[in-house]
Amino acid sequence: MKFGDKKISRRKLLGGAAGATAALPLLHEGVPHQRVHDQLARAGEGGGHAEGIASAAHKGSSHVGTVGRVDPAVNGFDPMEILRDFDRGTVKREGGRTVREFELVAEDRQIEVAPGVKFDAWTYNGRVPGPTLRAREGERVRVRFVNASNHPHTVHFHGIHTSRHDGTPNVGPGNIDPGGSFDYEFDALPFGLHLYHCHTSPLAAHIARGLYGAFIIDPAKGRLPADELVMVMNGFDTNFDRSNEVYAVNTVAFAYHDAPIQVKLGELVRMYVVNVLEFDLINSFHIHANFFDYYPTGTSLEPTELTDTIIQGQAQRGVLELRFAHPGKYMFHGHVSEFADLGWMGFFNVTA
Ligand SMILES: [Cu+2]
Repeated sequence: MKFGDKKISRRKLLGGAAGATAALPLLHEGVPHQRVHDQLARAGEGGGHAEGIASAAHKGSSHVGTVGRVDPAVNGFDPMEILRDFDRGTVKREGGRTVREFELVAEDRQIEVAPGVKFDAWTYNGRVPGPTLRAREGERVRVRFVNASNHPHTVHFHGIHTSRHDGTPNVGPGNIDPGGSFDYEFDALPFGLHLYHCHTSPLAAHIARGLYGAFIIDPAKGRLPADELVMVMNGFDTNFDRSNEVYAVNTVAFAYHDAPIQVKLGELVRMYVVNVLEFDLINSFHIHANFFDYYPTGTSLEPTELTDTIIQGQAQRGVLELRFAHPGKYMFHGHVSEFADLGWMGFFNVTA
């Protein structure tokens, strides 16, 4: 069984077997908190994966998070800015309708996903996730893709469009070779929260390297004004063994744990949450001490549920809306607890 094999291979990694030596220095230096350390040690005692995690928890380490910070200036992008950074492109009128033009450039770039943990990423526009592209329902969207990397890539958008503009190998322009370019063009439909990603084979590798981003199509009539936040749930296979060592929202482990997201008491907060995690079957989002309205895929203006936890498979996404009722610090994290321990954990700081 493929899945079973994967678990064994990760157990080997955690156990510090010979094959893991390349990865351990990275983890050791990069996520130098005691919990991960304990976890690695305990798993090596032969208890297996789950037992290793449980033992680490029982050991009662109080040290969560990272020592040191990832420098946004070195990385070229800042998770705190990515939250509220929307690329609305350049607007022009053609034949009586609005056309919104964007540019995505594929570039190879080393990024830091936790302090000291470097990752040879493949990026759109030098950042992971790529820019959050934003258009309005019914507009024409034109995305100029330039491949400035060393590998063939595409941009595959989730949405409704012709096959030629679907960013699929062997269809239309197919893979765009290094040095090549192509204009993907389609109508912005349907409104909702979508995503884009490279679709070149091996697919998991191209996505896991960082070639993805959120794509928001606003309803024609818009949504209520809100403090809007983009959260792309991702992870990094730092030793390329097809399982992740680091988990995060917007790439940098514990970024919002070390620097909480500032929000206002009583103000409507809207989160665009997209799961692009490779190699793990599910991801989740849980918030403490609050409940949110959930709009799966953002394609309806009526929420389906009032909850504090959602589960997303890969490429699933949804819009979350809430108003914080009390000031204070409130944790949010992946409720796959292992992911939380390995970086997918943060805080909101609610002030009046
Ligand atoms: Cu690719």
